[in-house]
Amino acid sequence: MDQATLILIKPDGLKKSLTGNILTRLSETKLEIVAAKMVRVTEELATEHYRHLKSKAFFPELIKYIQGEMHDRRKVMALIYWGTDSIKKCRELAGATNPEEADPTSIRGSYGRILTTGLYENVVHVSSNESEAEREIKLWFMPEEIIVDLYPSKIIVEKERKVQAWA
Ligand code: IDP
Ligand code: MG
Repeated sequence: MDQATLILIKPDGLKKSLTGNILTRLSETKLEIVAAKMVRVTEELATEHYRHLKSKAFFPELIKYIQGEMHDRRKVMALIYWGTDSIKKCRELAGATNPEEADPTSIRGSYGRILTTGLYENVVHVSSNESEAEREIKLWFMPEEIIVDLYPSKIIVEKERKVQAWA
């Protein structure tokens, strides 16, 4: 079944120069990249992305982590992988959430670590199921940024919306 999966290369992955390595690992899946961009993560985006973890003690630190405040890299790389069973394939390559429990050959098992505070610094985010993938992709991307039609969209006319243009 063709599925879309949101992948984020988190700030620790960027700081450790793992982008090429992670993309190479993901290319083993033979899935198609249908969108990719660098994103400066606002507190609002971070909070919405991780809203299922709001009650956890590590939530404030998690928000700082995904915003890059702990790695002096205020950005993440966001990609959408599309194809047969993409969620399962990408999550297998990523490994378990806890890097100590992740298969040592997985991305998180190879490059993740647990901070002394207890936070899992695990290099990549991968959507965990189809409904989460849809919610996350709609949060991180506009329809025009994705080169296939993943979900129904519509044309709207926005009046007086400021956009930055080339001078
Ligand atoms: P996932 O990233 O494998 O889908 P989630 O439960 O959605 O796991 O958690 C999001 C992120 O929050 C994790 O990738 C990790 O960085 C962090 N995290 C999750 N659970 C814990 C925990 O029990 N202790 C510390 N950090 C955690
Ligand atoms: Mg998750």
